Amino acid sequence: MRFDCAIVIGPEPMDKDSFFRLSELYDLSHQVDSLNRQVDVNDIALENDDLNEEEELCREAFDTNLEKHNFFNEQNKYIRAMNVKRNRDYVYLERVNGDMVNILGGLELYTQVFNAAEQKKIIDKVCELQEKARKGELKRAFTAKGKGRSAIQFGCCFNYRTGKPGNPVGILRHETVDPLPSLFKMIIRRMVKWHVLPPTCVPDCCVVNIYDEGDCIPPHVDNHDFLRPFCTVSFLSECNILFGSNLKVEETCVYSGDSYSLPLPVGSVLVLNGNVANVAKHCVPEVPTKRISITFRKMDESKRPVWFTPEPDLQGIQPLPYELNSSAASDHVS
Ligand SMILES: O=C(O)CCC(=O)C(=O)O
Repeated sequence: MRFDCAIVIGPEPMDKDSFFRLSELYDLSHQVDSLNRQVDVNDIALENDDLNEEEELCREAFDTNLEKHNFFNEQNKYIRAMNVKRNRDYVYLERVNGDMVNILGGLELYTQVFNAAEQKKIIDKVCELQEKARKGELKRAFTAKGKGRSAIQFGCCFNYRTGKPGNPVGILRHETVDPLPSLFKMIIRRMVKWHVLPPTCVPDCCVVNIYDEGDCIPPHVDNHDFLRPFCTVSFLSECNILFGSNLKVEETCVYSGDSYSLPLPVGSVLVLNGNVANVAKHCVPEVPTKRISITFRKMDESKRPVWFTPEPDLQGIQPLPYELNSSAASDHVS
């Protein structure tokens, strides 16, 4: 690594709680990029070990630069958070019980929440979990028959269908399941800190959906054992999700009824609240190619498994203090 004693010094470090203006951050982003190119944290560690006494003079400047690097990393985080694209105000009118209703009320799509490197890390983790599931090392993993998807549940065990008596649809309060992997808790923290999910509804469980080519998920409204909003993060490939109050299954993976189709880019987070979570059904028709999604939800307190204890590192998460830029949102009218 090149160690440059003359790295340009930026402004004084700001208080963590300061509010940042987007324009200031755009200016900083170039400095962040160039600094990131020059100084890599891992390189710094190596370089630090190699320092000998004669280089002591440079150490002070080195420490200053490390401080600046941390400062720019902090700025970088804000820049990325503020650059998330927030699409909301979707409109799709349908007649429901005689009234015209915007069935997309409460729908939000956040794109560029996870970058390519983060997506890869998450996909690798899912592959590792899938392998564990194959070996029978996870408590709650299954593959639906035919063109269904595979699913792995964490944090609670959810029963999709009425089966044997005593196993109603919903959270099975007496079944044990694996806890949320720590990487998934980091995803949750990111979503709350970056204003994607409200701090009042921090997810405590999730289901990983693994779709092979041609797999689908049929029209459904998420069970009310889970609070609103809930969200789904998409990985590996883009597909469309359909919303409609009257969606019906014609045959496996083929659905009928008026619907609004929304593409889900990789690295995006789809948040469902209000009408879109409670009035509209949603489904994913046959996916063109392998896809992974993770649906994160918060359980209704009275429906939690009997053994459940809240995760300490999911408590008290606060959104980063910055103003949401309304121009980043776009309207979708159908
Ligand atoms: O995979 C998706 O995008 C949708 C997942 C979903 O609807 C669910 O997990 O209930």
